[in-house]
Amino acid sequence: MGSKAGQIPEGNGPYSVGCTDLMTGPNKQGSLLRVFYPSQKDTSCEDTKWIPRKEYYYGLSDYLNTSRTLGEFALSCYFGSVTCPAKWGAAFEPGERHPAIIFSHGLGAFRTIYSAICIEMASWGFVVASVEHRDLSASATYYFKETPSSGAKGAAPELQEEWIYYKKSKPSEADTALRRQQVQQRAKECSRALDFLLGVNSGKASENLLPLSFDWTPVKGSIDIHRIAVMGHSFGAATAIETLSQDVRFKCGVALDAWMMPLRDEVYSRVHQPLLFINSEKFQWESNILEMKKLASANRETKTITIRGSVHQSFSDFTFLTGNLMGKIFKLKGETDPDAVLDISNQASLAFLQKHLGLRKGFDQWDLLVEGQGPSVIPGTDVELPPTKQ
Ligand code: VQ7
Repeated sequence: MGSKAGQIPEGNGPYSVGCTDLMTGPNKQGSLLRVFYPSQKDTSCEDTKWIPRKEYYYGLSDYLNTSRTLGEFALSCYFGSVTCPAKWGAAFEPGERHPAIIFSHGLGAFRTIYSAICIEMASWGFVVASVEHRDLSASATYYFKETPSSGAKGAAPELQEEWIYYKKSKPSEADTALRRQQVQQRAKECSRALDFLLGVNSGKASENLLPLSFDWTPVKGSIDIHRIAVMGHSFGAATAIETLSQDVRFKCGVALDAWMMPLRDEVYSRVHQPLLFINSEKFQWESNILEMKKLASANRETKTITIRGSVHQSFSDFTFLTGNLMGKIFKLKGETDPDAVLDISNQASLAFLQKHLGLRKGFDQWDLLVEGQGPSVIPGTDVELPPTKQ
């Protein structure tokens, strides 16, 4: 389905989509999640604010090497009124067991900027929790720090909002070490997000540090605990792979334009769940593909496809929010229409998830995409590899 110009597209599936945020805690050991879910139709709920706080513009400005004053002004003028087509706080649709996806963002990104993908998956019946990582890889994120009460002795500690910004690092050994350490933390944060969903599913009361009154009780008994997948973009795709290697509750994974550098070789032999690599045409290079091949040779349930005319940022919402010229200059759009790229990526993901989570939903209509067959998609990679390594 085509999106309206300059807007994040609506989901194509049969479910209405709701959205809420959740922070558990206190301190960094909690989770910050944006959750997209099949919802009741509620016309009184508004669409969701896409970038909810100005601090994210500061963080993006730092990440993009622009002054905070200029960056915040330009980004909030351009994106400040953007909403995504998920109804904020709409009631959860009970009465069915929904499969779930934990989504991990890329370097310099944060939990809200893959809404198009998360909404699409929720519109087909998935509960999707998009994690905001606290490993200094998000442009910006925050948590509530417990501090001793300034009031009477013995009073409960106070909670103070603390922002964490992206940690810059240039390619070096120290950078590799940092990314390897971050991917460990990120995988734990994905597992913690799943702990949260499973806790709510089993009726555990959820304590939200954010001032929101979302009712989680209808989620009780509504998650299919045997049908859980992990998905991510770039560093988030590496995170998905690391998570699969550590947590067998995740039954399969989808790696969008994976950036393999943070992963150690040992991980490859520890991933036993099926994995789908969906690559953009422009981002990939020989050594990165060879890492994917190492994993594929240890795991027969791995598939790889490449989407023609796509770029690394084709998976983020920014691809929909800029005009053609700006989109091309800032490499947010490729030659293929952004809607077409995301349709291929989402449909291949859904077909793969149906097969490996054992769903009965009709997503098998897109099975050929997983084999790399169809317009604008090819099997494997078009990166030239040395003959001995093909
Ligand atoms: O995990 C990653 N990696 C490792 N996520 C990325 C990029 C990335 N890199 C691969 C290795 S490299 O080539 O050495 C460095 C890049 O991108 C995720 C991401 C980050 C953002 F800041 C995004 C985004 F959409 C996705 O936001 C952007 C926003 C803007 C705009 F606001 F100005 F429009 C622009 Cl121009 C670019 C990104």
